[in-house]
Amino acid sequence: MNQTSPQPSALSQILGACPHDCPDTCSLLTTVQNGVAIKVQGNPAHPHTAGSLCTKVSRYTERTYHPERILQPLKRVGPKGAGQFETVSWDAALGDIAARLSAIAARDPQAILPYSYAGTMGLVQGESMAARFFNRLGTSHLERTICAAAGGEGLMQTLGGKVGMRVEFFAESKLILIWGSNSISSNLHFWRYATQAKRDGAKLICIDPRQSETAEKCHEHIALLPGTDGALALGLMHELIQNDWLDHDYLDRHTLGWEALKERALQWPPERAAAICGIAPEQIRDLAKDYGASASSRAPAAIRMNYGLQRVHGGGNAVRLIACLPALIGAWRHRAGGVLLSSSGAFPVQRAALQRPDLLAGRTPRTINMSTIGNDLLRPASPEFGPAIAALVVYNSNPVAIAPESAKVAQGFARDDLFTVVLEHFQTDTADYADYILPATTQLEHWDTHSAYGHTDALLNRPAIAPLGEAKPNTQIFRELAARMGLTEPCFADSDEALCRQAYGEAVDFATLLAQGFATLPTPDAPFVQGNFPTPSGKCEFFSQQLAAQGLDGLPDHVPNHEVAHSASAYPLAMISPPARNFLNSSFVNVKSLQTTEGEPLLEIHPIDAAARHIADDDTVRVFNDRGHYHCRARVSTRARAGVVNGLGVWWRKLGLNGTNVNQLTSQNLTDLGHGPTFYDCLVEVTVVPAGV
Ligand SMILES: Nc1nc2c(c(=O)[nH]1)N[C@H]1C(S)=C(S)[C@@H](COP(=O)(O)OP(=O)(O)OC[C@H]3O[C@@H](n4cnc5c(=O)[nH]c(N)nc54)[C@H](O)[C@@H]3O)O[C@H]1N2
Ligand SMILES: Nc1nc2c(c(=O)[nH]1)N[C@H]1C(S)=C(S)[C@@H](COP(=O)(O)OP(=O)(O)OC[C@H]3O[C@@H](n4cnc5c(=O)[nH]c(N)nc54)[C@H](O)[C@@H]3O)O[C@H]1N2
Ligand SMILES: [Mo]
Repeated sequence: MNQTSPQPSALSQILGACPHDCPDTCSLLTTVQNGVAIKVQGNPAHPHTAGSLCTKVSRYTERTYHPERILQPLKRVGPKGAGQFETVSWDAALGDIAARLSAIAARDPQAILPYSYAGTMGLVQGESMAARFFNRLGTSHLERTICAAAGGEGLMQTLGGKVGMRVEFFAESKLILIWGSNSISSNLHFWRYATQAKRDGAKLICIDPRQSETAEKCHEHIALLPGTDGALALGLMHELIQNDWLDHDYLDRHTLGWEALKERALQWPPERAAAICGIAPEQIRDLAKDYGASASSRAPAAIRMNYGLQRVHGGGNAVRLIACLPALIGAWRHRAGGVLLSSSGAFPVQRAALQRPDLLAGRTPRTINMSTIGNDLLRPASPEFGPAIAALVVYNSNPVAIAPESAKVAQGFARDDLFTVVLEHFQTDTADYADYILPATTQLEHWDTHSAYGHTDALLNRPAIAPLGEAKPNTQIFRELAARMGLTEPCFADSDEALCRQAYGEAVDFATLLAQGFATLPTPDAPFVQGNFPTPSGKCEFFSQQLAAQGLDGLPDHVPNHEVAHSASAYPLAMISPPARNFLNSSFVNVKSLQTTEGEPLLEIHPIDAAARHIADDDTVRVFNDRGHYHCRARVSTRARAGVVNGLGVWWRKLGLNGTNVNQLTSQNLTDLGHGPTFYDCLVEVTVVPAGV
């Protein structure tokens, strides 16, 4: 295997890492011939990747060499949002951008807002040079809540961090609850371990309003209403207590607040929980039997939670309740028992070295929540808000498509007095509103270091090919902007390779990363067998003193959705908008082979709900509420449960039948914990659009 830098005329294989926002963070092997990447494969030597990739990333060369890649800086020539641009030189673009940002910064740097998320999960192309640049200027700080804030906070308050089971041990579990996760679509390499367990006799139960590809392959499917997972967990606890399917020794030694939690759970007989969840009480009793059986038999019971269940008002509390469950039955005693939502807390990332918060020099800029960007872009200056947002620098994200209540987001981006710079691969919905689009490199063209949230291996990504056209890595764009704006600190000169080394410092052996592309962290097999939770008390905290001190409920509870349908609702259907299998949020939507597989924007609707509205399969439908309307194709299917429609996301707006996508309907309401978005807490109505309209 050739491990030196790309050699134009040789055939070589370069080790890399998948940059996408997915728990699996695969190790990649890219074959390069004459300087051209001809194939991207899963690295067979990496145990979690095991030589296989998802459909999307196995098409990574199609994305990289896409005819619509932006390969030169572009300057807007038409109205905002019209997507009309002309090419300009880097010199002209950076000169103008530096001048505009400098002028705004001279008035108040907080009027500048960086907006980014996980277009790449790389620690270097994510928040290294960019964070240094914005810290040094003292711009507004972005609260990165769009994905995992509620669940992350729920986990933190209960287990003490984003920690849990090691994913490989799911292969040894005897019962696996797949809770709020379409693993086959969004966590494929976990599914491999679950399948192995299934072959060895494990029972798999899927808890999801949608009959997903994963639900179909599990032994049982509990199709609860969206946002009712907290009630289900309480009903389950009720049964565990009533039947004494508990590990009293574990509860005594390693948990905090058991008596109080018990008292609360006893108020949740299965009938009460089932009525809220929209399921039969028997389903809760059966679930408790399965889960409780492992308390006495010591057969390991594992829960794979995913972020799907926390995009509702009570998402934080639901995650707290579910994270309590393994302690009730002592599941943590076995390495194949417990729960996994995210493993990212295991990584010794040297954030201060990468992001240099010291460059703030004592300033504490205001914070803007990325999930309410629609409202915040439209907010005028005021004493409590501070200056109106005058400039946006967007990278690694497509907010016009992915942020909730997109009519407001688009209206904000359309402001003529807003200066917007977008670093991108493609002319996304967001890029359409830019004053400047700057061409960024893809993962095949730059260095990076990665952590993961679904396993515990650190990874390194080497560039496989030279940057296409005039594209530059995000880091280089911020380096050059810093120089143009007279920021002279030596940290702005650090190379990408140096940043890759700084990402873990001495904590992960860089030579190992260079040699094999990944390095397994030394995490314990069964992390909480002796308690030792990273909480303030060292115990699994059923009761959180930290939350109580904030005036919140110290105990977890079921928190109902913001939007709950009742008999007189104008919008009687709950809509969830989980990912379409062949897209990654709004990435890959423009890759032709994947777009063809997905077809077009779809709404799955149950036959009963469809019949009541005279909707037939393939009809064009109007999905609407007070926030807007979205036209798409109806798929009459039992993948949707009665009362719930599934608007598979997240398409680019401009590819939608009426120029919108599912986020036209979602709200900017926030979660109970963590200030997260509530994409799956959304009521709508659906009607047929008559042909020809
Ligand atoms: N192919 C593909 N893979 C992806 C992504 C993608 O867009 N496409 N997205 C990536 C990202 S950003 C993330 S954060 C991760 C995790 O991303 P998640 O969004 O967690 O992805 P899924 O695993 O598809 O889980 C969503 C599942 O939760 C279900 N769900 C919706 N509401 C509820 C609810 O109230 N309760 C319960 N129990 N279930 C509910 C949905 O029907 C769906 O099947 O996956 C990543 N992987
Ligand atoms: N309705 C609804 N909305 C959702 C969700 C949902 O389930 N339903 N899921 C939510 C979740 S979980 C998440 S995480 C967010 C995701 O939202 P985003 O993080 O915005 O993810 P993407 O839509 O994939 O957009 C990422 C963009 O980054 C660009 N990019 C990739 N690599 C690079 C790079 O190296 N440099 C630069 N400059 N750009 C790069 C890609 O081309 C892409 O356009 O969406 C959220 N929105
Ligand atoms: Mo996400």
